[in-house]
Formats: sequence, structure tokens, C-alpha cells
Amino acid sequence: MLLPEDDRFKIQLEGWLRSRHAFILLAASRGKNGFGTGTTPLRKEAEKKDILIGSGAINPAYLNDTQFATVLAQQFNSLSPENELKWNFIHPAADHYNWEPTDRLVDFAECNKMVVKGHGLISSCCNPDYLVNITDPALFRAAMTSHFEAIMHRYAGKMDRWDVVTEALATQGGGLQENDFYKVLGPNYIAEAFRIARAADADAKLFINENMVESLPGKRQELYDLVSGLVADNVPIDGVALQMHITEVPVVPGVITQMVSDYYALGLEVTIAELDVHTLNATLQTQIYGDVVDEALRAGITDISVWGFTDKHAYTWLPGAKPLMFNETYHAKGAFYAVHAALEDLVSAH
Ligand code: 9MR
Repeated sequence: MLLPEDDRFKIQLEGWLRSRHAFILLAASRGKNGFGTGTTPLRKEAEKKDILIGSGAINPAYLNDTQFATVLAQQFNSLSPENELKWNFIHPAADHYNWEPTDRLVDFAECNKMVVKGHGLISSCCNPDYLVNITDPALFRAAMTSHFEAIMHRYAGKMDRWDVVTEALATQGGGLQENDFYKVLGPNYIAEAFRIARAADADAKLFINENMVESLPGKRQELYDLVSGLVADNVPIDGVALQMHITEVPVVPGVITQMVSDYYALGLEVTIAELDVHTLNATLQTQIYGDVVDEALRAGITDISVWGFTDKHAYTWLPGAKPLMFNETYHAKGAFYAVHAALEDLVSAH
């Protein structure tokens, strides 16, 4: 693990602080004094270049908090739900769909000129007993098809892109995760899911969403092999959604650019779907946010989402970490200014 006392890290950090990003820290300290950020919204900078800057992990209940709703609509032009589209949230009983929470998000997005990404068609968690108790592949496939159709038809034209399969690979790599879908349909469940999704909504972009490939070279190769196999089999997939939950260790420079180029050669798009940075070191956090977004934008990524934006509602596995761009009282942190600078720099570079 790369720790602050590591020499390589110090050299990188010193170089970085001397660079054009140094003003971020000054701007961040100004931002602490007020609710406003003192600069243009992220979405304003993004829209100049047709870039989506989104926030995932939006639980519709958070919209009751006016500050939450205001910052979300001001700063982002895309959103996606946290858990509301996962199977047992939206379809808790075989004959009942719980539409209201997701409808609310979609309405909010429409009112605020935001697009919505669907997240959770197939995920490794949150599958109800009535589904996982089906052992016959034909019946299981039929349940999957009617679930996808119900949801994708309802939100056709309202959700422009979907994570169809999330976390297909084992967390540390080393093969496919033996999730509830794999257990009944075998490895082909992935191709089947994409085919069902394309048939249900021919206009939405379809992504495979994966974690940790930026930090684990073996898993990165496995994902590439899996996805290139899908493409070779004419499976309808539009791209790869990199989660980018980063814990302590910066992404090695060049890795994002290489992934974009490899998938582009397959005719696929790469997006960042769930960026957040888990560390107790605020300076390191700012640096990582800035570097990731800067490299992603320069590599041609045009769709970047964070996994929530306020530490008030953060999901972290590192005790004490505050992984998001705004603090608990909605003040912009260094990470916000780093992302802002990366967007602004890209705009002025063209
Ligand atoms: O943020 C989500 C959390 O509330 C849930 O308990 C958890 C398990 O369903 O999932 C979290 O979201 C995950 C997302 O769906 C997929 N990528 C990793 C996310 C957590 O960082």
C-alpha cells in the first residue's frame, strides 16, 4: 500500500502541489465559509463539452432535505439511484413492483434537466427468495425477462443508460462471481441479460459495471477477456462502467487511458460510474479525485459519476473516511475544486 511517508508518493505530491492544481487548496479554504462554492457548478463546466457529470447513490428520501436537492440539481446533470432498482427493492414480491421511489427520482431529474442512469438490474446482492428459489433455468430466465421488461418499459425514454450486470467478477478477480444468476444459468447469464435488456429497450445504452479493475491488473485483464468475448459473440453491450471506489492508493497514471483505448478498439465506451475516495488524508483525496477525472477526461471519457456527493450520506468501508466531494453540511471540499479544475481545464484546452 502507498502511504504518505512513501518517497514516491511524496515526490508525486510535491510535483502536483507545484502544478496548476495548487489553487484548488486555496479555493477549498474559501469554500469552507459558505454554502456556495464560490465558483461555477460542475455541470455548467461539463455541459460546455457535452460531458455528463453525475451522482449515483441517490436515495429518493434524501430529496426531502432541501440542501441535498439543491446541491444535486445545481452541480450534476445525471443521477442514478443507490439501491432502489435492485431486485428486492423494486420488485419485492413476484406480483408487486414498488415504483414510487424510483418514479420520484425520475420526476426530480426531469424537472432539473438531468438524465437518469439505471443501476441494479443484476447485482450480487438483494435478490428475493421468490427468485432465488427457482432452480429451473427456463423459469428463472422467464422471471428475469419479465422483471427486465417491466422496469425497462416503464422507464424507456426516461433512463438513457443502464448497468445491466454489476460485479460479474469475483472481488479480487479469479473468475466469475457465483451469484444467484450464475448458479442457475451458468456463465451465460451475462450474455442473456444483455440480450434481454436490448430487446426491452433498444435505445438505452447497456453497460457492464465492475469494481477494482483500475487497481488489480489481473482482474483488469479478466474483464477485458470477458467483454471482448461478449463482443465477439455479438452480445449487445455498449460499454464498461468502471466503479472507481478508490481506497488510499492512487490509480497508476496511464491505466485509465489504456483501458479507454482498449475498449474503444472493441467499439465500446468507457465510463466512470461510482467514483469516491476512501482515505483519512484529505490532501491525498483531493489529489486522487483531480488526477482520476483529469486523466479520464483527457482520455475521452464523457460520462463520470460519483457514488454520492455529500459525506452526510456516505457509504464507506474505511472507518472514519469521508469519501465524497461535499462535507456533511454541504460545503465543497478540495475534491470538488479538483474535479472542477479538471473540467474547466479540459474546456479551456479546446
Ligand atoms: O451504496 C450501496 C449500499 O447502500 C448497499 O448496502 C450496498 C449493497 O447493496 O450497495 C451499495 O452500492 C454499491 C453498488 O450498488 C455497486 N457498487 C458498489 C456500491 C458500494 O460502494
